[in-house]
Amino acid sequence: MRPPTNQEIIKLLSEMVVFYEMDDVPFKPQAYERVVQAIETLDREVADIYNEQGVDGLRKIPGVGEGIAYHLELLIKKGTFLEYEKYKKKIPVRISELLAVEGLGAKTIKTLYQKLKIKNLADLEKAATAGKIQKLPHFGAKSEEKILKGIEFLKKSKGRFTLGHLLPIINLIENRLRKIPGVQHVTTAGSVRRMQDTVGDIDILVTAKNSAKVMEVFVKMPEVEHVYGRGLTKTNVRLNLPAGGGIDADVRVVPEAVYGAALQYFTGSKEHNIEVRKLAIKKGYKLSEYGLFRGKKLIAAKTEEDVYKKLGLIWIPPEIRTASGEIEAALRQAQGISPGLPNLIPYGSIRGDLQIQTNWTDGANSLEEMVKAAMAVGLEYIAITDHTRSLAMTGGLDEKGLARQAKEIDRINKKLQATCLPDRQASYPMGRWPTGQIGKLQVLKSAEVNVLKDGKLDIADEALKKLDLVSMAIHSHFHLSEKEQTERIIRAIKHPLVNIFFHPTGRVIGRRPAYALDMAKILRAAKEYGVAMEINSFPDRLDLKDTHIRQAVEIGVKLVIDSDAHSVQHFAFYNLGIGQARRGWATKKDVLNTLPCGEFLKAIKSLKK
Ligand code: DGT
Ligand code: CA
Ligand code: CA
Ligand code: ZN
Repeated sequence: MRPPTNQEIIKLLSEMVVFYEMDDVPFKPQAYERVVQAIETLDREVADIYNEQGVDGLRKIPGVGEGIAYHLELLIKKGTFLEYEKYKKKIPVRISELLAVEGLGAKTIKTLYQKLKIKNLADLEKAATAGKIQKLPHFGAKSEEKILKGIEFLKKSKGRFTLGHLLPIINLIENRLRKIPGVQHVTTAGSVRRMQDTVGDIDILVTAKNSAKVMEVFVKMPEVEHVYGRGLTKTNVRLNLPAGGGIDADVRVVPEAVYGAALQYFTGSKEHNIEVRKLAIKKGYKLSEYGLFRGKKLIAAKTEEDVYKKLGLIWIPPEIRTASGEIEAALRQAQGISPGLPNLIPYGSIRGDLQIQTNWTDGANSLEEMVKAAMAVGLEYIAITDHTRSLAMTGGLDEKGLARQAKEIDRINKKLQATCLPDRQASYPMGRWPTGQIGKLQVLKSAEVNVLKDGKLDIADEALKKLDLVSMAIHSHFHLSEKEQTERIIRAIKHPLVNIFFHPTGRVIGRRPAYALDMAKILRAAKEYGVAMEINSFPDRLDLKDTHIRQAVEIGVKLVIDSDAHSVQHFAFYNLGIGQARRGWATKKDVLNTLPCGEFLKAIKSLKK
């Protein structure tokens, strides 16, 4: 048996929280909740910790006492533990299914079961549709409506997976296939190659002389749960992954000679392909995954560039193959007419990160640990943006807290001898720090200032003036009407000290839709009042989304790409944010934190004038 992943352990322990709550066991729900939170921010697999250090290692995880350590040990060795099995028999409720609905927690699930016998998603939907939930004490029409919206949202996102959660496993699979003798190219095509925020399945394209060997390795991978079909050119399987159940993956093996045509076809999007094929027909060609043909004569197949070129286009980056003007732009560019394709922001071009949380609020690591991790990935400057006062559950900082943190930042900057001069780092490319000079990082004073319901900020201007940068974010009152929400946000944007709007739509992929807002209006206000919009690189945020980025770029609103790191492992996500920016046609010029520190500060401040 494969040991459970952290995600699987979290799922099971979260169920225990609800079981204990439903069984009226005191203290245990909170204790298990703490452990869940600790494992969520862990940078290692719990199973690996156990294999190396045994129960002692487990006890080092915050919140894990003797009892939970014992359960964890059984969970790792046997995939379950007695207490869990006992409750599963005793309480016939599909907890995970209900927990997935936004707004449902241990206490609500308990009430819904006790009062309405709701055991699963179907029961929940039936009760909500029949108006039974609003009659319960502490519920009301609003919460019933919210539950219905949650269910609808869940249904829509079902069967799609968050790209950022899949990239590590895709990498692993690609590397396994690359090691097979005779294999030339291994590329994941489809929505993965287009860097779409969510993907339906994994489409792997391989060129190799001997496809039988490729298929054999592929179906024998430990993650394969079911083989739908196995052939010499195509094999289709279902993988069992921790990131939320099973995802389909297929491998196609083609000869090297047609790699480009196959890649072009299987990258999609389908809409892009349809337009490209129409263009081929107009020119008297036929285009398929086997190549571009005139009659029976092969015109192009070996490389994608060649296929596009023979159609009178230039090569189009996968991220913008969405049939929304890219073909016309490529056509113009090939003919020397502008505007052509945008010069998309290259991967690896982020120099500074403007959203980082520490254990001063809800981050997992200390300020100094975050600074060191930022240096290790080659960043040149970071802004510390802990939450502010009104976000009490994170221990948000008030004016005094910010002043105390400023002293700590001064201390660290002094220790690092950091200065923020224009071009100071221009000679150090991303990720390649000259050895011995790792202490060259500027820490900027900032905050993720919470916007109140009326659009005011929760920190006094005097305190905001002392920061290097002020960023605003929405963390409450998600359910205002579109008009109210838009007005509230614009009121905050108009604040003369605000520089950046963090994760502007508030969506969390697969969990929470964006709140209602008029993005076009907000972007116009951002432009007018000199506020940059964030592209948050966190895998399940990716907020702004692609279509909004394109709107922003069109009207000249500046962008920043941040990690929103809450722990030292979260510095790994910039390329997701960049992929998203590319999907929105953003160039390096549109993204301010591609600039060196001094120039960045100058540029972002000059927006306010
Ligand atoms: P997904 O999997 O839903 O995230 O999206 P894709 O784009 O990866 O779609 P998928 O896996 O169904 O197919 C992969 C690519 O194969 C798709 O992007 C374009 C190509 N393709 C699939 N079906 C068709 C089709 O009916 N017509 C054309 N022209 N291309 C297709
Ligand atoms: Ca796909
Ligand atoms: Ca597919
Ligand atoms: Zn936070």
